[in-house]
Amino acid sequence: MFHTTFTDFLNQHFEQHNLSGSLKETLNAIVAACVQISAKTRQGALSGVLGEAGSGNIQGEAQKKLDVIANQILIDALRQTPTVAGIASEEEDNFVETNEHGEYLVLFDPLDGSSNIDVNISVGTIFSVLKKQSSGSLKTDDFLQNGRNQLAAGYVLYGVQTQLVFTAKHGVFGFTLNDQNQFILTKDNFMLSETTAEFAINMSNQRHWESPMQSYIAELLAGIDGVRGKNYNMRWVASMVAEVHRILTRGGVFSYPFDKRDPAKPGKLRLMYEANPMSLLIEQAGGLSSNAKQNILDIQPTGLHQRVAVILGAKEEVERVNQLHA
Ligand code: AHM
Ligand code: MG
Repeated sequence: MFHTTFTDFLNQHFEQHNLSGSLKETLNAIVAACVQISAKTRQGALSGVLGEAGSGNIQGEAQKKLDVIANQILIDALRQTPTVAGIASEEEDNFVETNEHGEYLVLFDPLDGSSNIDVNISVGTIFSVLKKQSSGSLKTDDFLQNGRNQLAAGYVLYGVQTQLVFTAKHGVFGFTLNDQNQFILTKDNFMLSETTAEFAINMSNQRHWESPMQSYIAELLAGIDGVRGKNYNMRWVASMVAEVHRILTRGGVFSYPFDKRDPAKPGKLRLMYEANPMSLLIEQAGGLSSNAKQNILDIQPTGLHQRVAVILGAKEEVERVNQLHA
């Protein structure tokens, strides 16, 4: 029943929407690297990839061995892809220039949710593609484009199944990795309901939230007895890829809000590697994303590793959060 490979799908989709062949080449390279990462995550302890790498990234977070391995797989693959001018990674201090004549910039979180690796819970790779706007040698500024400039974005979820979800701004499509290491089209166009009765947030941070967020979650917890007039269910995987995948599949709203723990960090998640690509997918599927005040895709980035508050998913919920913060 399912037989269309990712490569065949891209050929047809890119022709239908008149998209560039070099963007297609770039996406094929990213996805091929993710197939290698999937193989590593599947082996776990058997290939010695679990545990700490003994290093830290620029954000002061301890790196897992698989964070480092996944990062290197992507960088090596994209260095060999002539269409890619440079990459920026959550695990690299600075961008890496890859090909002098490349047209595209690829941004990624090589293994998001990596605190889940050692306990065998879903993790994922998140990626985003921008066009290099200026000529000459690459600068950080070349990467600092707002989310609307993304040409394509997606993730690969290493879960019960390995799944790829991707958009080139003409819908959101899902693929499942078969036993021959091919991604096969299994979901033609995700569409997100505007309403939901399921939310995702790390409740242990509640005391650090600002009051509008306190009010919002209180409304949901009040259920049928409160102003929202219905009961809500809650989920928290602590893997954004798994969370966004659940929302695309059965609806919901996800939030990692601003909190007062560290005034230097306006949120935990990163704009360029997590918030922007996920926001593009959610918007393409008919949902909405916000930092509680502004659409995430309209934020003008100021730094590669910038953090941002994130609320995304069902339109009605994201609009309610915005309203409470107005
Ligand atoms: P990471 O990029 O270091 O893995 O952190 C991002 C992850 C997200 O996938 C997830 O939504 C969040 O961190 C979970 O954070 P917490 O452990 O604070 O609940
Ligand atoms: Mg991450």
